[in-house]
Amino acid sequence: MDDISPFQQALVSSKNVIILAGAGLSAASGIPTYRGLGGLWLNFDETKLAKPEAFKKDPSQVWQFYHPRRQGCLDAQPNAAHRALATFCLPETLSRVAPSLDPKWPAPLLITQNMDALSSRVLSSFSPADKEAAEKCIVEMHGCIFETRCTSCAHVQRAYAPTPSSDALSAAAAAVAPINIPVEQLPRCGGPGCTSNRYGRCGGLLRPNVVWFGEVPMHLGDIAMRMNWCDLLLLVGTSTTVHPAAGFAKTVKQRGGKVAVFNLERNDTVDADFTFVGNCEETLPLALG
Ligand code: BJW
Ligand code: ZN
Repeated sequence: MDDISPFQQALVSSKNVIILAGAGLSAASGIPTYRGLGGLWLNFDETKLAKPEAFKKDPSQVWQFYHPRRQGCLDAQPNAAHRALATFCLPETLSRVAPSLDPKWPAPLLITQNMDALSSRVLSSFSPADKEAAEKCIVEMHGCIFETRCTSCAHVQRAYAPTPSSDALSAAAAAVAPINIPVEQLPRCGGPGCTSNRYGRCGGLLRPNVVWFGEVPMHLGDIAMRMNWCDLLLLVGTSTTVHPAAGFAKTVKQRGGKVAVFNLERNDTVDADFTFVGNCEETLPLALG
């Protein structure tokens, strides 16, 4: 691991800090990453499951992919890296470790590519004022597995509970391979567990409110604006293979900013100024402490 003090000096003089988090942030919480050893895409074909065309063709199969993962995320607990990032976002911490933040950007932006909501759930142990302050920092650019979106009326609902109208999906979870669930038995707008009463509970097919390949990530306008001013970008547990997030480090470097990488492995595709190789749940609390 690199010496921490040059990184901490950079933090002290930074005016606009951004953190881009990926699946490695939640690895210690037991949520599998996507690529590499034990990665989700080694066992599942993303082209058949994480594309809008796949959902259109076979929503039953796609729901059977997300249903158990939603339960897995519900069972998982935030780890020391989630806590370190959330604590870093608090005004009290910032005034100590990053006192030069521009009043225009008074707090860091925590952009997570993760859909597991652990960066938000970790805040449940914070005081209401700290929770509110830290919550403002978080942006879930690839959506959230606890949200559903109606494919007809676009109503979005977030619930930390099993998938709505999940009887058929729960039964299917016991099967060895995906089964063919009739589309009317899949989660529906206004059905059990869905509170939508817009458009008279339209009954449309719900989908997980996550960003699939070929779809535009969420909050891109805000992200692009902050990225243009960013002078220190932390890449935490991401392979930087998926665009547009894969290009953020280059944007920051081109504008004279610095990049710090917190990852189990070295990433030669990133021109990093600071590299902390190891488990981020160990390196982040040290570096941001
Ligand atoms: C640890 C650790 C520990 C482990 N401590 N580290 C060619 C060129 C440019 C673009 C494209 C292209 N071909 C196709 C595209 C577009 C495509 C893309 O980028 N594809 C690539 C695969 C090439 N991108 C898109 O389609 C995106 N949309 C888009 O581009 O729209 C166009 C547009 C953009 C901008 C403006 C206007 C229009 C959408 C991408 C959606 C990604 N969706 C997923 C699935 C979410 C739902 C679900 O979960 O099912 O998002 S895919 C998956 O990858 C997930 C992740 O968020 C994302 C990134 O993965 P991440 O987080 O980096 O995880 P891993 O597994 O790759 O890496 C984990 C890392 O952790 C590793 O490095 C480990 O070493 C490390 N690690 N344990 C520290 N304890
Ligand atoms: Zn609807």
